[in-house]
Amino acid sequence: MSHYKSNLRDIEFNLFEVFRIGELLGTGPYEDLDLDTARSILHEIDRMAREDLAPSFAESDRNPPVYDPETHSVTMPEAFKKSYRAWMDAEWFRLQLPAELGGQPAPNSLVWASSEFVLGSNPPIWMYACGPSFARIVYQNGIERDRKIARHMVDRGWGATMVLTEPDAGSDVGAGRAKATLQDDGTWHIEGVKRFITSAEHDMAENIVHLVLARPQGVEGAGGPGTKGLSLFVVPKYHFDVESGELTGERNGAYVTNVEHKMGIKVSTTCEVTFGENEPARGWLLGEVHNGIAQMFQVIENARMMVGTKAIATLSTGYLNALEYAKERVQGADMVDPAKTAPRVTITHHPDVRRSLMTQKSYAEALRALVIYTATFQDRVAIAQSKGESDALAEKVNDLLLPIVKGYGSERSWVLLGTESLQTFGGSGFLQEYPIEQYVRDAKIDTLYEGTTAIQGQDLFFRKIVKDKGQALTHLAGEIQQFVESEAGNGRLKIERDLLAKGLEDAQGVLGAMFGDLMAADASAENGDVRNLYKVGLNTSRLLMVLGDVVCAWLLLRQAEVALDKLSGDVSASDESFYEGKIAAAQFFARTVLPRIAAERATVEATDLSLMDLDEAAF
Ligand code: ST9
Ligand code: FAD
Repeated sequence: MSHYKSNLRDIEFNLFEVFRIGELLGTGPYEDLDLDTARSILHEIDRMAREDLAPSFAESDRNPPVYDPETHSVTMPEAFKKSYRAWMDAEWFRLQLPAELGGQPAPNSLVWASSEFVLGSNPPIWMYACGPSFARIVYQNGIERDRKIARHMVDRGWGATMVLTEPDAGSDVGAGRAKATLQDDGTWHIEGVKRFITSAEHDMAENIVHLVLARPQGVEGAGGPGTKGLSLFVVPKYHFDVESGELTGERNGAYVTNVEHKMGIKVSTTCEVTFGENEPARGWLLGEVHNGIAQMFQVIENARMMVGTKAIATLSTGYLNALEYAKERVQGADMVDPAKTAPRVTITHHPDVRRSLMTQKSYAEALRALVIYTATFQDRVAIAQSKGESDALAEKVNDLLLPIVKGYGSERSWVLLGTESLQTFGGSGFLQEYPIEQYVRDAKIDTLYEGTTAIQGQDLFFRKIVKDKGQALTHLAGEIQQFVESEAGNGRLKIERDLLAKGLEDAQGVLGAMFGDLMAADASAENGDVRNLYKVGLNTSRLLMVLGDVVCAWLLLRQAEVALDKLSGDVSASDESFYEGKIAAAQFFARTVLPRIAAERATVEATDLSLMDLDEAAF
C-alpha cells in the first residue's frame, strides 16, 4: 500500500471554490484549458503519485544511489528509475513550458497544486525532472544559440542543475571564487569547486546541463566582488552539437568528485562538482550578458516555491497517516470514564491527541492555501505578460509571499512532522515500518537549502518590506483588514475575526518596533547608532513566523466562510463533514495560534543589545 496519502478534495476546494481559478480557464493564455480538463489533470497526477511515484519512496531511501569515484558516475536505484521514467514519460512538465518550447501553459496555481502530489509522494522525482524548467530559464535569458540548447534540453530529456554553493560560499553566494576565462572561440573555461549540487550526477538522462555562477576574469564591467560580479554559464556534462543536439562523444571537464551521505532525501544526489581540474570545463555565457545573480534568482524563486511546497506536502501526508493510525489505535480509557474496567478507546478519544491532530490538520491546510494563494499572484503576472503588459502589484505580492512559503512553510512543517505527526504513533512512529521517520528526515532539508530560514527572514524584512517601501505588505494587510471588518461567516466567525484583528494589530506592532530599530540604526540621524541594526537582526526570523501565522489564519477563515456558505445549501454527507472540518480548523487555528502573537510582539518590543554585548566565551 502507498505511503502517500493525498488530499485531492482540499486541493480542489482551494482551486475551484476558494480561489476560483475556473474563471481563468478558457481565457487568455489558458484558452485551450477547460475546467474538466483541469480537474482530470489533478486526478491523473494524484493517481500517478500514489501508484507510480510513491512505491519507490522507501526503497530508494534504504538503497540509495551508488557513487563510483573511479568513473565519477552514479548508479541510481532501479525502483527509483522506474518512477522517474513514469513521470517523465507522462510529460506533465509541459504545463510549465511556453508553447515555443513545446509547452501547454497552465495556470501556476494549477501547476503548484498538482506539484503537491509529486512532492508529497517522492520529492526527488520533481527535482531530477526539472531539466525542462531550467530550459525555460535558458530560453528566456538566452540568445539564439541558447534557445537551441534549451530546445535540446526539453526534446532530449536532459537533466539540469543550479550551481551556486562553494565550500566557503553558502548563504554568502557573493563569496564564490569559481572563475571563468574567455576563450578565443567565444566560449568560457570554468575553474573551481562547487559543493552540495543537487542532481549533478545520475544515470537517468543522456546529458546534464549545469547552470553555473562564476566570476569572469579580466572583463571590463564584470567579475567584481560580491554577487553582482558573478555571471551565469551553461556548462554541459557532455559536449554536443548545438544545431542537432547530438552528443559528440566528448566529455566536458565538469566532474562529480564526491556524493554526500545525508540524513534524508538520500536518493537525491548531492554532489561536489570540480570544474576544469584536468581538462577544460567549457561553457557559454547565458545570453552573452553579465547578469548572473539576477538570472539565477529566476531559478531560485521557482526553487524556493518548490521547497516550501515540498515541506507542506510532506506535512499533509504525515498528518493523514497519523490520522489513520489514530483512528485505529486502541489505548487507554476515555478520560471521563472513571471505572477501572472502562472500555478501551481509540486514541482519537483523548483530548491531547485531538489537539495534536487538529494542529496538524489546520497547519497542513493553511499552508496548502498559502502555496495556492501565492500561485494566484503568479497567474496574474503570467496573464498580464501574455497581453504584453505587467502587473507590478502581483509581482510584488508574490515576492513578499515567497519567503513565507519557503521559510515559514518549511519550519512549521518540519517541526510539526516531528512533534505531532510522529508523536501520534507513539513508539511506532520511530520505526521504519511507518513513513513518518523518513518524512521527518526528508523534510529537515527544507529549512536549509535554497536559503536557510535566517536568510528567508532577512529577505522578507529588508528586501520584500523595507526595499519595497511596504507596498506589497500594505496590499496584503488591507485585504486582511477588509475581511476583519466584513460580515464573513455571519456571526459564526465573529470571535475569530476579532482574534484576527488583534493578531494583525500585534503583527503591525512587531513591524513598528523593527522599523523603529532600523531608524535608530541610522548613524547620520540624531542619537543614531548602527548597532541598533542588531535588534532588527534578532527579530527577522520571528517576523517571518508572525506574518506566516497571520496570513495562514486569514486564509483558513476565508475557507471557513466559503464552507459556511456551502453548508447553507444542499451538500452530500461527505461534503458536510469536509466543510465542518474546514470551519473547525479555522476556529482552532484562530483560537490557539493567533493569541501567541501578542507574546511575540512583547518580545520584539523588549529587544535590547544584551545578547550582542555578551562575550562569546559566555555562550
Ligand atoms: C539550492 C538548491 O540550495 C536546493 C534544491 C535544488 C533542487 C533543484 C531543482 C529545483 C529547481 C527548480 C527550478 C527550475 C527553474 C524554473 C523556473 C521557471 C520559470 N529575489 O540583497 P543583495 C538578487 S541552490 C530576487 O545585495 P547579496 C538581485 O538581483 C543554493 N532577486 O544580496 C539583487 O540585486 P538588486 C541556494 C534577488 O548580499 C542581487 O541578488 N542558495 C533576491 O549580494 C543582490 O542582492 C541560496 O539561496 C530575491 N529574493 O547576497 C543563497 N535576493 O538588489 C541564500 C537577491 O539590485 N543566500 N536577489 O535587485 C541569499 O539569498 C543571500 O541573501 C544573497 C545575498 C546571496 C542574495
Ligand atoms: P552557512 O551559510 O555556513 O550557514 C550556517 C548557519 O549560519 C545557518 O544557520 C545560517 O542560517 C546562518 N547564517 C549564515 N549567514 C548568515 C547571516 N548573514 N545572517 C544570519 N544567519 C546566517 N547549493 C547549490 O548551489 N545547488 C544545489 O543544488 C544545492 N543543493 C543542496 C542540497 C542539499 C542536500 C544541501 C544540504 C545543500 C544544497 N545546496 C545547494 C547548498 C545550500 O543552498 C546551502 O547549504 C545553504 O544555502 C546554506 O549554506 P551553508 O550550508 O554554507 O551554511
